[in-house]
Amino acid sequence: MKIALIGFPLSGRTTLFEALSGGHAREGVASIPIPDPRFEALAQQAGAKKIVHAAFEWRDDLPDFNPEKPETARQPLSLARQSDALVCVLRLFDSPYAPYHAPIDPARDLQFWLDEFILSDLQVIENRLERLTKLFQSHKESAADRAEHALLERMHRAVSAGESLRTFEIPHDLEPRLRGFGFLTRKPMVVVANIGESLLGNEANSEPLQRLQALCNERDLPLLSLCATFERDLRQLPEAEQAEFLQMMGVSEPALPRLVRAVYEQLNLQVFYTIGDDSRAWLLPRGGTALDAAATIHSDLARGFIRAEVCHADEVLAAGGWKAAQKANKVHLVGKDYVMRDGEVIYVRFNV
Ligand SMILES: Nc1nc2c(ncn2[C@@H]2O[C@H](COP(=O)(O)OP(=O)(O)OP(=O)(O)O)[C@@H](O)[C@H]2O)c(=O)[nH]1
Ligand SMILES: [Mg+2]
Repeated sequence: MKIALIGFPLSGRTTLFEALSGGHAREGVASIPIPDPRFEALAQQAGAKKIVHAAFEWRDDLPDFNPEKPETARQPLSLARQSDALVCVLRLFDSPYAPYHAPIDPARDLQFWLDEFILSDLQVIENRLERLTKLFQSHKESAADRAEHALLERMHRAVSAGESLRTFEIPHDLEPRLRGFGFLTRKPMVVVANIGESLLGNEANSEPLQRLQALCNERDLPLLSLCATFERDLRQLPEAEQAEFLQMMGVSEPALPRLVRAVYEQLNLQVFYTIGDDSRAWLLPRGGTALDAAATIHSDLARGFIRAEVCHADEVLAAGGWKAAQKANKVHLVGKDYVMRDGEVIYVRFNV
């Protein structure tokens, strides 16, 4: 899963990226494990020698642009299409170096992105409609081409009216055809207000932040406020000193786990586990089946799938381990269509 950081120049994307990656990333791309204490307990209980968390690939490699020339945003936007989710960083800290758009107004900046998403999606839809129309003129089209054309025309009307495509129903059979377009108004997005040190613990009093919150509510976008430099400095401290630093700054908890959680929620994901010497956490879309889980682990497991044993992680932990859970009849044998629940441990029986 690829998560792209977007934002105006000097909004604090790279600082946030360094906070997430602990400063160990090169070239703006980092695979960052998703914190999961339950998984760690599970792996420890299983006596794992190797523990692999599920991870997001964070990207801070979109080319810069000039907000005063919106057309220069096209290149970063076309790259953002290739990600699975966006995190939009908005500046709410004072800086003598931030040249764009005084006074500080993160709601206006978010609106800039929302408008650009619409223009950009319209362009993509129009280009595709034009190609399909040409195909129709040469009478070489299939029924699926016709269906796609009709769907794109409906999409065009929705986006032209300023609606996002996030809740737009796309029929199952057309979904693979449209996936490659990476519609920006359909992309899961989390909004981050980078508030600076002076607002830390005082967010409620910020009028620009309230206006941003109102816009996010209206657009049904999750909003998180954090101070990127604070998160970065916190991350660089030895763990023992982090609690003290948090207290000193009047902050109850670090923001990064909340950010990762919010992205995870927006992507509509769930987690499942395989445990043993090699214990791993895996991501699966909600509604995914035992067969989908098997395919996530390895294509052989899906190909030769016979049955799977599943048990929720909490029950494995409470029972004292997988074997104990089996003895206590907590482990269920399921078929390939079984819909996985968030947090289950799976053991796939297969034959290839
Ligand atoms: N005071 C304060 N400064 C910050 C904060 N976040 C970022 N900055 C400063 O703002 C400047 C830009 O931050 P970056 O993280 O480089 O921003 P960016 O969006 O990656 O910017 P470019 O990629 O250079 O366009 C740096 O000087 C940061 O130290 C913050 O939370 N508080
Ligand atoms: Mg940067």
